[in-house]
Amino acid sequence: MAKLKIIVSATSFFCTRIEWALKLKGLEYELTVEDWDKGKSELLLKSNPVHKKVPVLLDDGVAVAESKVILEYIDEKWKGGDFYPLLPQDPYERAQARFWAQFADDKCAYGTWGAWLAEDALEKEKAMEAALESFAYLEKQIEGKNFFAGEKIGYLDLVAGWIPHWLGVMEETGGLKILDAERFPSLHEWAQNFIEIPLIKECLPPRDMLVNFSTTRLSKLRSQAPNKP
Ligand SMILES: N[C@@H](CCC(=O)N[C@@H](CS)C(=O)NCC(=O)O)C(=O)O
Repeated sequence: MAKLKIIVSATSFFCTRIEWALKLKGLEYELTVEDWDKGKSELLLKSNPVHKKVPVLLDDGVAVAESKVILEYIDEKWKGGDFYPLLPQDPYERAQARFWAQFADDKCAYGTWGAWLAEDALEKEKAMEAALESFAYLEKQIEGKNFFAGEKIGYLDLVAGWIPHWLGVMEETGGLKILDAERFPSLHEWAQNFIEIPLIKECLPPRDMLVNFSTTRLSKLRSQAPNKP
């Protein structure tokens, strides 16, 4: 069987969650890193013609796109025996993990993105309020637990795994404060523990690279905003 490949970009947390999953499963893989300055590669366009986004998993002649779909594919293909389970076995628990993962992406990640991007003070305040409300739901999910999945990390931990590393970068570059230890004590503690797990830590992109990337991207996106001259 050919080695698994993931098409990634160097700074994307959607991509890192796939690396974490493959490592947890004990699977070997290669990275094909997109260089956005050169435009999208033929391989990416051919492998994910609908969205043209990373990550894409290439497995033995097939391509799987969309990070949460990829996580589920990995969990279903390599299951049982010694393979580390990502999703819970119980159907209700699985549904809950999927629900909160979708929520974490749609409301927390994209909500933070909106607040990060906003330039106008009022617009930023509103976006921050909405993001904080969403993070409060995640705080409730992790209260009293070590990890979202219980005693060990699982699917939802991987999906929320951008919070301990990338959120701080967005806070710094976008002038935000979201992950406050007093407001979100359980989430804050989870973030600190999650990032110290060696398998998690070893896949993290260097923070200064993320800061440079975010700073450049933010000024580019703001200069392209529709109401700009
Ligand atoms: N919903 C997608 C989001 C992936 C995504 O937004 N990827 C970004 C990198 S962070 C990308 O490929 N951007 C290129 C583009 O938007 O053209 C997933 O979960 O995989």
